Amino acid sequence: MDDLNTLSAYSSGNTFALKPLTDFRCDMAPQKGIHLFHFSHSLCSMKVRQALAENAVHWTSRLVLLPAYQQYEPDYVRINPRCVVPTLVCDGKVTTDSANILNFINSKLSNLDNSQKPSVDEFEAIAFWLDKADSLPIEALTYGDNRGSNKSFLFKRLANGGKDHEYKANLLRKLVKRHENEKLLHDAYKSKLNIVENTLTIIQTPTRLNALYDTADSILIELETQLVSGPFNAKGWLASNKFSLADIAWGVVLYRIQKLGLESLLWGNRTTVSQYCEKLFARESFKTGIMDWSNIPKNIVFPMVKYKLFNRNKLVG
Ligand SMILES: N[C@@H](CCC(=O)N[C@@H](CS)C(=O)NCC(=O)O)C(=O)O
Repeated sequence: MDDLNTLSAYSSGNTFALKPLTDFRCDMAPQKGIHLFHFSHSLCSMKVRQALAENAVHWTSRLVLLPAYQQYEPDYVRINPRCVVPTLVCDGKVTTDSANILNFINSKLSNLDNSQKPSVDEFEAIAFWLDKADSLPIEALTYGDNRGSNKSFLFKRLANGGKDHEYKANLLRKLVKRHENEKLLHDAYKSKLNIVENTLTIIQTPTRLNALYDTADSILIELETQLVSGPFNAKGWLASNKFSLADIAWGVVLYRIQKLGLESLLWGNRTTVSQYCEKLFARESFKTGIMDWSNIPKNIVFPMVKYKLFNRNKLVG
C-alpha cells in the first residue's frame, strides 16, 4: 500500500510518482552530450553531481531554479514529467529519478575501471542501502517544522507551515487546467498535484509529522547497526570495502539532516554515525558535488534576480 505517512513519495515502495525514465529518447532534450538539469541546493541533485564526479564524467550544467518553479515549466516537464530535478540527458536520451540516475551513471557512464568499484556480489547490499536513504521523508522534514536547533537560515525560511506547498498546489491546479489538451503535461501536473497535496496535509498535521520523526529515527538506528557490524567497522564503507552509491546517498541525507539542525535529535549519541559523516564529508567528490555548489548568492540569489528580470510571470501569467 502507498504510504506517504512515513515514506518519501518517490521511494521505491510508493506508486505516487510517475515511473522513472531510463535512457528514454526525447526530442525536447539536448541532443548532444551529457547534460544535468539540477538545482544547487536540491538533495537529489547533490547525489547525482557527486556520482558524476566520482565516476570522472564530464557534464554540462543546466540550472532549474526551484524557487522560480522552473521545474513546472512546460518545456522542462516535457523532458521530466515528474516535475522535479534532477534529470540526466545523454545525447537526447533522458534518465530520471536520482537513484535510477546513480545506477545509470555507474553502469553506463563510469570512467573507472572495475578494480575501483565494489564487486558484483555487493550490489544487492548497495541497492538496499541506497533505497533506505531514498525512503527517508526528507521533504516533509525539511518543510515540516522548525524543531531542529541551529537550523540554517535557508531551511528556517522553508519551514513556514506549508505556505510553499500551498502555492505550488494552486499553481499546479492552474497548470492542469491550462494544459488539459496536452495529455503528457496534463497527467504530469495532475500527478504532481496529488503528491504536493498529500505532502501538504502531512506537513500541517503534527501527529503525522511525529510519525515521520519516528521513521527517521528507526532508519538511523538501522544505519548505526550496519556501520558497527558491516564493512565500515573494518575501515571500509557502508555496504562495501569500496566507496559505493549507497555512501553517496547517505552522505547527502546526513548532511541535510545536519543542516536542518536535527543531528542531536536523530543521532546525537551515536558516535559511529558521526564518524561515518566525517569520512563522507572529507571525500573529494563530496567537495565537488556538494560544497562547490553551496554558495547561496552565486547559485540562488543572482540567478533568481536574472530570472525575475527576464522571465517575469512566465508560469503564472
Ligand atoms: N527522488 C525523486 C525526487 C526528486 C525530488 O523530490 N526533487 C526535489 C528536489 S530534491 C524537487 O525537484 N522538488 C521540486 C518540487 O517538488 O516542486 C527523483 O529524483 O525523481
